[in-house]
Amino acid sequence: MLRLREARSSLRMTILLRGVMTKTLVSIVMGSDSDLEIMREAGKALEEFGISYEMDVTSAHRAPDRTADFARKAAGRGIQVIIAGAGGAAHLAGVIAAHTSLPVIGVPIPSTSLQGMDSLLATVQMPAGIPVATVAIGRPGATNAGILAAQMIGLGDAAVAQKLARHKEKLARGVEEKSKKLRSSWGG
Ligand code: C2R
Repeated sequence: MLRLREARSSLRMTILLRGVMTKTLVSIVMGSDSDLEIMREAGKALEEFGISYEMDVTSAHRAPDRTADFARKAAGRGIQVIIAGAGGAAHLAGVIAAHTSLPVIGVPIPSTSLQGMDSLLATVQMPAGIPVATVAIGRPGATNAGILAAQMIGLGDAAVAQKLARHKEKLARGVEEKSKKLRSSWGG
């Protein structure tokens, strides 16, 4: 009986360890701490898929050496995907992509009077040869950056791939519920 209980609890531990990765696979960086409120959404998305991440501030313009150093060393530290958010003349993601072969996802932050159109164009309009996977402006973009990073990791990780499939099912159920609610309130 004791052995059965021990076996059950060790199985539970294994499942727990499988569910939450301990190795940091994604690095989320942003041009300033003023971007944190939006960039936090990328972290929240990664948490849903049990993926460990780190977060930091670095700036291609204000701290070019620090940014280059971060980008050059990321792969060697075991990072698999970099998410970079910046506003205004948002060159952070592009400059990071110039210094690493890791996939870089850019999040345009709406932090100036141009409300993110400036950041979007600065992030997305990369010259051929240095891709940055640019997502939508602001909060939805940050969420999608987290999901996209999970999809990249899911290519080689069955547990993450399974969680991604469940995520899609949840989205579809949400639409079903909204449809039911709308039709019943409309008398349809
Ligand atoms: P502050 O709030 O620090 O003045 O920053 C940041 O991402 C932020 O949205 C204002 C905005 O400047 C952006 N920033 C960049 C870069 N560094 C900071 N676009 C860069 O290197 O690309």
